Amino acid sequence: MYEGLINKYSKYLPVEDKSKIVTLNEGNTLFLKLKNLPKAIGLTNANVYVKFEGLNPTGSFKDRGMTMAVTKANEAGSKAVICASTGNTSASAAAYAAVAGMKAYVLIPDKKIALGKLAQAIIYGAEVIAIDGNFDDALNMVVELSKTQPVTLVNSINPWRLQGQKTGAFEICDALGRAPDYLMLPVGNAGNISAYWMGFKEYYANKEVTNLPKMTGFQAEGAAPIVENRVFPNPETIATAIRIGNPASWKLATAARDESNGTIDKVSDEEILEAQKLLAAEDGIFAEPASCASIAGLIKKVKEGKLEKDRQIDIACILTGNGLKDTSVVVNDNMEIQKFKPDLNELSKLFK
Ligand code: AN7
Repeated sequence: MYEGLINKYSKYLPVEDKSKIVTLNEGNTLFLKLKNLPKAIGLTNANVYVKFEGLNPTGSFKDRGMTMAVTKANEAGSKAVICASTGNTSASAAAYAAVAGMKAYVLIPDKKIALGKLAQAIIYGAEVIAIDGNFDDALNMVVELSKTQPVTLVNSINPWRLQGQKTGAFEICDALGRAPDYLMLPVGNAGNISAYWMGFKEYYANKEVTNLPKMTGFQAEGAAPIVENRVFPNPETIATAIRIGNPASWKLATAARDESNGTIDKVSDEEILEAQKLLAAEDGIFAEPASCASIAGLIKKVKEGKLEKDRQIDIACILTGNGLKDTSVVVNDNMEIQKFKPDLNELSKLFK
């Protein structure tokens, strides 16, 4: 039986006491070659794969880092964890704290997280604190609180988070038998791009693969500090998960970009929503807006002619979170859905 990523990749994730592992059997997520979207965007010489991290136990990639961070907190005898979050980290921290019998304190930007994520934090039993500020303000608060209060910080500044998250790279290499040519993913607080690069490098050093990908990150236009090399004091984007103006792993992310000969670019909210719709309508996958920055970015690269044209390439896009967490971007109160009487004659007209 699959028992979570710490067990699976124990060689790369040392723990002192197996009985202290806190897991929901996260990882081992769907990795799928897209059938229709590549053609729809005029891409003929690439295999485009998606890793659907929205199928983790709490619906996002954060569970990979959280199993490791909470396991280490548990090993250390910690009774509580704390994080700032745009939503997914808080959902994940709350769930893993629940399993471990710990308390979770989560600080979120008031009214700026998707309702599904808020519902998760509440139902898993976290102490939810909304602050009148953005994610970056909340992160500053929890860093200070974790210095003075008896709580373990589980934002990605906690190095165990990136350790867990690097396993996404292992799974992709295990599935393909090599590293992809491009790894495309959204960038917010910049932990994931840093973790993936660490994972690919470790697999390469251990001769599990003989190649490395170009790390290709995408930020939202209104929250693009790394792309523009300046702090965004008031980040804004419909992709609330990546509404971050001063990423904690900024330096690690630019190192991943530069060492891999990759790029970090930006995409607009319109491009993100179009990509979300296209992915769902062409290939049947519903990922949250932030996740679709990777698909929007792929489309942008194709349009700009930035990808190799003279050979077949493998592209892996990370779909970091589940679309069901944030349905308001698709369905809202102003939406008109056609209404019919429950009358077969009337309904038959639909099929003409
Ligand atoms: C769906 O939950 O920062 O660049 O507090 O939820 O590693 O931060 C979420 C980030 C991408 C960006 N996609 O990843 C949080 C939080 C989704 C996310 C990102 C997030 P990083």
